[in-house]
Amino acid sequence: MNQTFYKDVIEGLSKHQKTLSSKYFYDDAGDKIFQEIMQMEEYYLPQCELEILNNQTEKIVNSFGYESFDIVGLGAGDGSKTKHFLKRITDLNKKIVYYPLDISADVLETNKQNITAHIPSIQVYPIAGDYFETLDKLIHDNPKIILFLGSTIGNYDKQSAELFMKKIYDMMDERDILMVSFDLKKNPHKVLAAYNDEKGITKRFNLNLLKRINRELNGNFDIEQFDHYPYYDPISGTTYSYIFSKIDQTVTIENQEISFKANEMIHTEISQKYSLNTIETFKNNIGFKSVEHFLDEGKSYAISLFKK
Ligand code: AVJ
Repeated sequence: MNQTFYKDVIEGLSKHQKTLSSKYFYDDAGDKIFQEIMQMEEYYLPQCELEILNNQTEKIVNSFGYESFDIVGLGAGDGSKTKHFLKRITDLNKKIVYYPLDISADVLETNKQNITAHIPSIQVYPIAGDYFETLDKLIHDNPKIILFLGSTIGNYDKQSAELFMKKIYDMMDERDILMVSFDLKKNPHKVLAAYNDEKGITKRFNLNLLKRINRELNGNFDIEQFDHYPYYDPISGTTYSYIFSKIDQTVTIENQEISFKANEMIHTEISQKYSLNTIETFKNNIGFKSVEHFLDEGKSYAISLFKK
């Protein structure tokens, strides 16, 4: 049994306001449901990111200002999205070496296969493990472009997002560039729909966390007795996702009993939406010299380059 997972779950569910961390969504079943989410009509984020990378890679690469550089992907995943971006860069005759960083060695193996199948000439050096530790140890002759794409930063609250970027800043040298994607504030109906789809795929994604606890931590959640409740606050730009208990009930996890009142909420995730203003505040607070934004047509999403 994964002791950290067990401890986090019991701690989170013992709080007055119950919580479970969204980082535990992604077991094999969760990965598959997330793939379905990315195909959903309502889930606009991947299309926006792709639109920017499809139409503006040349502008972005010109802004890098380097002929030869290393690309370091934080939380690189299977590379299925990055490969198009990397292909465009090599088509512009830039010399690049790609370092995909991820916790999972398995996913990095797939990443390398995906990338090299698409771009045979590229050098790929996957490194598994905690990416801050890896980033700190990497020694480069070339400037590096550090990618944090997929709007992953949205799962942090604003304060943690700034701290996260500051930690990267501290590991960058003067030539390095940090490239982050941010989902922007927009029509609140559109945001809410992305986390509250008609077919209930997002609901299934959330409730899979309870199933995972059943599978891995010997739990006995009756999934039918729980529901999903997403909520978007357009002022703060925060989407909150909750699971709630439909009835009074007691659940057992290993040998711990956890009681729920009817309609009691478990907070599971935030997905932060940004204004360009807030991103610029990050730049100033952290001490970056400049930030440049690349937006989609609909001004719905930003890829921002931070220079030191
Ligand atoms: C992977 C963090 C970008 O918050 O939009 C999608 C995860 N959660 N639907 C997001 C997610 C529910 C997603 N990110």
